[in-house]
Amino acid sequence: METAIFNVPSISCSACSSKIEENVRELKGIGNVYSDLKSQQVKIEYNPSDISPQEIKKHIAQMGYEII
Ligand SMILES: [Cu+2]
Repeated sequence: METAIFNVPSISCSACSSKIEENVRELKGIGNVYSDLKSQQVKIEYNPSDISPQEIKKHIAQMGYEII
């Protein structure tokens, strides 16, 4: 497992944060997902042979959250 950290400034409340966590967890090759409302960061463990950070990023963007 590798860890990727994304800055997601549009996380504005705990509902955003849990929505992102739940959705990302459903993807193949994802381990722990931790999203922090205060720092507006999402920390994601992933298996590089299943999924790339680019794909994770795209998935989060499709949910309507921009990543910087
Ligand atoms: Cu919200």
